Amino acid sequence: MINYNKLLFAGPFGAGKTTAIRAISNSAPISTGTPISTGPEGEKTTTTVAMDYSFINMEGTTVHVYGMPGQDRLAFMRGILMEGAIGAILLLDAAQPSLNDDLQSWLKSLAALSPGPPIVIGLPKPNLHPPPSL
Ligand SMILES: Nc1nc2c(ncn2[C@@H]2O[C@H](COP(=O)(O)OP(=O)(O)O)[C@@H](O)[C@H]2O)c(=O)[nH]1
Ligand SMILES: [Mg+2]
Repeated sequence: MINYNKLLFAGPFGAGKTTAIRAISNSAPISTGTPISTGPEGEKTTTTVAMDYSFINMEGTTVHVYGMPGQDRLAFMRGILMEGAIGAILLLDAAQPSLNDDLQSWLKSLAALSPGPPIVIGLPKPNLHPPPSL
């Protein structure tokens, strides 16, 4: 396996993966987004159906950044994208009542991948929720 410097963003639909990738990238990310079939959810009008991709230049090293699709029906993509990754950043929306369930199910889903990646958990949208207690 080549060392590909590949970093994954994981987490449920609406957690903020695509937004985070766009914010840290050196180029506009390629996002395979499609309109949400049931219509816009707040400001969110599209959903990622295969992956997001972009890259960051860090002191001469390129880190390739991928975003996993959040929807369960696209879970088969997670293992494909994770291959060769150095780690995953699990983003969760702490304003959602499903926060605890989302945390459990995503940790389980990521731990089931082989080899299980190192995981960092991030809670975006700090302006929209008080600090959560888990
Ligand atoms: N206020 C706020 N909104 C955010 C933040 N990150 C994402 N969002 C919004 O949350 C929604 C879902 O974000 P998106 O990146 O599409 O989520 P994804 O489904 O995980 O890729 C969008 O309407 C974003 O504009 C944040 O840090 N603060
Ligand atoms: Mg997305």
